[in-house]
Formats: sequence, C-alpha cells, structure tokens
Amino acid sequence: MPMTFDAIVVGAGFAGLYALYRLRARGYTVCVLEAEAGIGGTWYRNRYPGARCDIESLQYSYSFSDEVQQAWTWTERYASQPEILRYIRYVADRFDLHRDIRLNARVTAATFDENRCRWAIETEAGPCYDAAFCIMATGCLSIPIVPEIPGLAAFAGDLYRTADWPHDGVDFSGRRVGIVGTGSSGIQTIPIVARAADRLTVFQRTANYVIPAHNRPLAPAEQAEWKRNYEARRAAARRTRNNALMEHNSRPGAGMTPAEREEIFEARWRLGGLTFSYGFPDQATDRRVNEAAADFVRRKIAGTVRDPETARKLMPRDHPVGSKRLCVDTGYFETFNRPNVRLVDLRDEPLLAVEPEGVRTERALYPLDALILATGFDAMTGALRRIDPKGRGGRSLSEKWNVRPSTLLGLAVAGFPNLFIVTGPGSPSVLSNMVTSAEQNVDWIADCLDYLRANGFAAIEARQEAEDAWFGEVAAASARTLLPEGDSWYVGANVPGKPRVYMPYLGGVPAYLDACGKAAADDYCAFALTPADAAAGEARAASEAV
Ligand code: N01
Repeated sequence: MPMTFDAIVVGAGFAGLYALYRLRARGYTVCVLEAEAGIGGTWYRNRYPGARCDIESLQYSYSFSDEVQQAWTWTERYASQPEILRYIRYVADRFDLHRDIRLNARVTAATFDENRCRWAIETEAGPCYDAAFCIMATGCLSIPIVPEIPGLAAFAGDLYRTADWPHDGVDFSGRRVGIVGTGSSGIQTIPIVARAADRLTVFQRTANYVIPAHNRPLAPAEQAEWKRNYEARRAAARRTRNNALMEHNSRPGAGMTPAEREEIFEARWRLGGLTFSYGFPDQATDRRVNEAAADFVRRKIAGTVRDPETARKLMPRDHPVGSKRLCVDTGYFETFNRPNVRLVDLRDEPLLAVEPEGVRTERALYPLDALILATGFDAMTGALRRIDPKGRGGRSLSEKWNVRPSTLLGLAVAGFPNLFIVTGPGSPSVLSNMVTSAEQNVDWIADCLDYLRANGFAAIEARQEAEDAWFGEVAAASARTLLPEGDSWYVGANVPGKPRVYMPYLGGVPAYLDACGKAAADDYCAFALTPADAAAGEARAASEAV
C-alpha cells in the first residue's frame, strides 16, 4: 500500500526544506523524498575543494524566520560549501524537519491519476507514495553531465566529478592531475588543486569572464549592523532585478566616455563578485557597453598572467559578458603563474580521447594520475526530465519539453495538474538569489493550496494558452538582451539535442513577483480548476466501471 500524504516534495535542498516547513505549518501532511544520503541538495553534492557561493552569505540564506537570520553567524562574505551545509542542517534541526524526510529515496516515476486527482510517486528504494500534490524542488543544477569523451571509462587513473566529490576529500600531493571544465566549478577547484598537485593540467574549451570575489571574514560589527535592518534589506532586495542587494547602478554606459566607463568597471572589479554584472543597466543589452566590459576583463587577465601566450588563451572573446554565468574566483588567473600549472587550449588542440595513461589531444598525450570533470549540468529541466512525470492522458513531461521547456511562471505546466515546480524554467531563479526566490515560489504554492482547500477544488492546472503567453514573455525578455548568444547552460547548449531556449526569465524579480501576485489575485484564472465534487464523481464512476 502506498503511503498517503497531502503533498510529496521531491528534493531536500533549500527549496524542499522550506516547502516542508511552510506546508506543514499550514496543516498539510508532507513527505520530502531525497535521492541522496543527506539533506542540502546542491550543497550536499557539490563538495569539491573550493566550493563556495557567489551570492553574499548574509543574503544567500533563508529570510522566512527572523529568529534564524538573527541567530546564525556567517563567518565570511561568501560562504563555503561546508558552512552552507552546516547552516542547512541547523535550520532543519531547529524546525524538526528530519522526521518528514526520507533519504536515499530517489524518485523514479510520478504519475497523475486523473480519476482520483492524485499523484502516484515511485522511488528506487521501493516504497510508493500517494499524494494530492507533487512539488518538485529538484534544483536547477542537479544533474551533472559526463561528456561523451572516447575512452573515458578506460582511464587507468582516478576519475572525479566536482558535482559528486568523495566525502573524505582527495589528497592530490605528488600526483599529476588534469581538469576538464572552466566554468564556476572548475575555476573554484583549480587554485586549490594546484597547491597540492605535483602538476595540474587545465583543459579549457571556452575561456570565461572571471571576476575576483574579494572574499573576506565578516566582521562582527558589520554583521550586527546588517542584522539590525535585516527585514528592510530583504524587502529592498526583492525590489531588485535579482533579489539581492549588490550596488545596482542606474546610469547607462552608452552615453559615457570610455574613461568614465573605465572608472566604473574598476570600482566594480574592486568591489568584486557579481556586482560586475550590474555596472551599467545597458551592459547586457548594448553591444558596445558589453564589449567594453569584456575588454576590461581581458586587460585584467593580461595584467595578471605573466606568460603572454597563456594570458591570450585565457581571454574570452567568443561570447558577451553575462551570456555564460559570470564566474567569481579567488586566485584563478594567478594560478597560471605557478610553475606546476599549464593550460591546454582545446580550441588550438581539440581533445581526441582519454587513454589509460591520460588525455590525448590533437597535439600530445598529457599523462595523468587523476582526472577531474567539472563539465556542468543538464540545467533547469534535467532533473525533471529524468523523473519524467506523466500527466493527463499519460503525457510525458520529457516529450513536451523536447519541443520547448515551457511553463507558466516556472511553477506549473499545462497537462500536469497539481504538479508544482520550484524555480523552474521560466522563472528568474538562477539569475537571482536562489534561496529567497525559492521561498517566494513555495509561498505562492502554499497560498495556492490554501485557495484550493478553502474553495473546494481538488485540482489546478495551467491553461495551455496562459503557458504559451508566459513562454512568449520569457522569450521576449531574453530577446531584448545579448545574453542568449552564448553557448551556455542557460540556453541548453551544453546538452546535445536540447532545444535552444533561454530558460530563465530575464524580466527581473519585481516583474516576476507582480506576475505571480496577479495570477493569484485573479482567482487563478490562468489555471483550470477542478471542483472536488467533480473529482469525487469521476473517481466513483471509474471504480464502478471496474
Ligand atoms: O558548469 P559550466 P559548472 N570538453 O557548465 C566544459 C553554478 N555554480 O559546474 O564552455 C571540454 O558552467 C565547458 O566548456 P564550454 C553556476 O550557476 C555556482 O562550472 O561548454 N570541455 C565549461 O567550461 C554555474 O554557472 C557556483 O566550452 C567541456 C565547463 O565544462 C553552474 O553552477 C559554483 C566539455 C562546464 O561549465 C554550472 O557551473 C559552481 C567537453 N566535452 C557552480 N563538456 C558558485 O556559487 C563541458 N566542458 C560560485
């Protein structure tokens, strides 16, 4: 017999834990199913050396409990993975969440029963679950990609993935290490591994824009000052494009002289981190301003990396700034000044194969004892496509998204009643502070469930025309920018066969919050609602027919 709940939440990361807290507090029975052996989601899995958040810790944290945000002390401007995981566990303990979480419970199937208006959810471990609502808190970057490199399986050394790092860490001392991938994960791993390894070879396919984090300890006085105005700061953050306070500048760069722009870039570089994206409101839309930003970063690389040929290879030239996620580093470019680090530019010498002894490019064999893959994720849709929920008429979500990954507000999909996604494609999610954006999505879902309960509805389902209209808005917002131009995971370019669609909503958090608020205030008229009586009648008829 399946275990029965009002809601099943899939995933015990920031989003899933908050969904459990919020729905339980509203009186729903909830069970969280988590594939891994521990809670924390992305922060449980991404344990690679140097893993750290690129949104400041005082902001990348739950806002729902003032007690928690006052009680918890962050040690650094940008929190490390172990600290974030400690924080998540602290919150779970504090709100007694563990008792409703099943670990090692990878969801393998989710099927909507139209007659009963309920979801049947199966797990790898065996037990089945039955719930009125299925809430997918499966994360945007949770399915790592292992590229199809010939010979990879025959590599005689040790193979590691940043997204699935050994729990006990790895000692690279005295070893020849290679790493493929120079996105956010790679650029954080490389400086740390370089310090330990005998030799580190970095295999780079695309050079990235990398901005210094200027990470530092958080002074008690600074933290206390922030906490005195926490609520006001959270509210102000929600009024920004990305749900985070980071010195947004409203003066366009197009009308400025190069010297004026330079001054602002320099100030942003000194501030560090993602603030560099917000130097000018037209940086993502005006090609000249964007190119000025790109040129500024290239000159910084030239000024940091001593070998001119290595510096040249590290300079991104083939995509606008921001069209791939800006990387935030600590000592990345400086690492290439170390005598034990070399850069292999795969544009100059394409990677042919992995051989038992190492990596073979068109030019040479690079002998290795260990190889690290920092090769990214099947982002935003990957986890859901893997579960592949079956909605009305047995329709597969994966098949639907093979055409295009459309949703209504990133929260719901036509044809999939009572299925909610937290920070799905079509929401600002990955372009924003994920924690507070997830909270907002969960609050919206909780309010929606309350509405259904209060008004006698058994099911809610996005209307296809509303979903199409939102998909159009998402596409229009990204078309106004240069950002779809990069071959990034934002557009699915890193997954063969994935439709090229800029998935996150680029219209900014305030516009998104307005749209979510309007959808609820309009009595969910963008959704089809099934009265509980009608659902009960259908269920009776179905059981009589049997
Ligand atoms: O993945 P990525 P990531 N041969 O897709 C290369 C978040 N995050 O795990 O660009 C050779 O960015 C690929 O090359 P190319 C953050 O949102 C945040 O690093 O496709 N190379 C690229 O260099 C981030 O954006 C934090 O040409 C291959 C790399 O692998 C997102 O997660 C930290 C290849 C993949 O880069 C993903 O970051 C970490 C092949 N066959 C992650 N296949 C912070 O908060 C792929 N590559 C700081």
